[in-house]
Amino acid sequence: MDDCLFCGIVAGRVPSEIVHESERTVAFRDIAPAAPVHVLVVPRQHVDNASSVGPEHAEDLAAMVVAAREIAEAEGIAGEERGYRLVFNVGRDSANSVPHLHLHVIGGRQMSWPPG
Ligand code: DGP
Repeated sequence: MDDCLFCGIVAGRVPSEIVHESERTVAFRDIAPAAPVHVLVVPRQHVDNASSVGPEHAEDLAAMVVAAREIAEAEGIAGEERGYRLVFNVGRDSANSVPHLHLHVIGGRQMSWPPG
């Protein structure tokens, strides 16, 4: 999609700090990090958000979670003594702002639950 910000990053039209790529995904550092590690994993194929996901997106979703684990390992936050949070925001109450499916990989500091 020509007017989609994250499609622009996937296509290389919009600059970003890419940290991981796979056949189905691209991952880059969040422009407004909420923690020392804050990476967004997106499918190369445009999907609006997690509420638009169907069975046809199963391989993209699996690839996104695998990418998240590989990023956590590379960033040194994998393993039971560290850990990380994976977040999909959907809709206004969640503060979802970019309409291209993205998985937040957040870590590198102690977090509380429930989130604010
Ligand atoms: P969400 O609230 O789930 O829609 O999160 C969107 C995230 O995208 C937010 O944490 C900030 C990030 N973001 C917005 N614009 C850009 C951008 O141009 N580049 C990068 N790297 N991140 C962006």
